[in-house]
Amino acid sequence: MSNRILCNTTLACLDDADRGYALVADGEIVIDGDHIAWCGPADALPTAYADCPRTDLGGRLTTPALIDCHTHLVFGGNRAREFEERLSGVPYAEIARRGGGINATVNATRSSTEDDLLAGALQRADALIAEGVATLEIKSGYGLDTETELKMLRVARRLADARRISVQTSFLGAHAVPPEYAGNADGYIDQCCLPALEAAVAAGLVDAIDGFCEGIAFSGDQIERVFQRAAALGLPVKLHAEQLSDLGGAALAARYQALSADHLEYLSADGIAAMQQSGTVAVLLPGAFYTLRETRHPPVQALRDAGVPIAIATDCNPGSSPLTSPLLALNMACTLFGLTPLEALLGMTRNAARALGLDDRGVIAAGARADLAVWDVETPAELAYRIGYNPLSERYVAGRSEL
Ligand code: DI6
Ligand code: FE
Repeated sequence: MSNRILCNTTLACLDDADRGYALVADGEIVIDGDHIAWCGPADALPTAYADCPRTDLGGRLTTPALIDCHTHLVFGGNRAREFEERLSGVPYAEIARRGGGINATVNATRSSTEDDLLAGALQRADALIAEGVATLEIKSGYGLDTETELKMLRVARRLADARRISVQTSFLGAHAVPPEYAGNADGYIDQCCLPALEAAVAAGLVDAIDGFCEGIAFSGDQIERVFQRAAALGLPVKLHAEQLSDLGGAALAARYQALSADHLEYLSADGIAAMQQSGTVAVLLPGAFYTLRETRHPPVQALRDAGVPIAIATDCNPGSSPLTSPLLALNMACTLFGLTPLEALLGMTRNAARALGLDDRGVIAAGARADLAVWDVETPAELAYRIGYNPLSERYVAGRSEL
């Protein structure tokens, strides 16, 4: 029999909303191929598994591997110069209006080769992997033409071949209006974004469809045209909504049964009610809040009261969140947004899986994928508590140990 047992570990199973971390002291996990066959306390191990080979985890803590459910990991260049500008007082939206911001990265991405984009993305992916990430979402959106959007998405797919990591792609053609369509956002959506989407889907490069609903990007009507096409293609949607202002993006996303609405600092009570109805996950992105020195907080208590699941992600991107540390994202979610360490960890495991429409991971439970992170800590709260410290000891991806 090919089963193996991980033993001498505390489990934080995170599989039951009513049991918090769902801790199991002196726990054991039986791995069968790529999934978990059994988990629980050592003294309850079914006798059928008694003779399986064992790996002693030295009393460490085992959690589901982390899931970074919102990143823009593939891009050319960097925007350190804009960081300096913002520090001297120029607002993010103003830089975007001058042709910098997202469009600066569009220029750099268009002029990068696929191999150069992959090399840059691998460096960032390796930083996430080193902190326990085993599933990663990557958006397009720095191409804004068919050729470059497809190039970005191919790089995202190649990343999953180059490393032991699952990659979910989101087509984000509706991210910004490129210079050749300046002043003609409608023309961009109809003549460029939608055809690029069709081409990317035909090439098998798209798992979900995203957009940026904002004054500096696209209106609700424009986003809705993209969502209608997504529905026709049978693909799930998500949306950057209510990041800088309230355009009702979350409610629009909810009308299309969005997997998630992301950012949400300016989310209204109506938006929360709509998300509650549709079961849309609220993805909070403390790295962008921090980098942009935003002062408006996402309505965490109201989301809790409504029972809207909360996920946390790095939003790794060259402008508003040059963050490649999921552990720092956990810490920021607590310190900046007032999440508990349990809520933050759920936000990068179980609820992050849900934000990607994946129901086979994000928990430690029989039948789940054996994507696990083993940490040199005593309690799970330490993962969010420490700053700039990485206690990862081992990462299991589909049942195989590999850092
Ligand atoms: N919101 C964000 O925070 C990123 N995209 C978006 O729609 C920022 C992208 C960038 O500034 O490059
Ligand atoms: Fe983003």
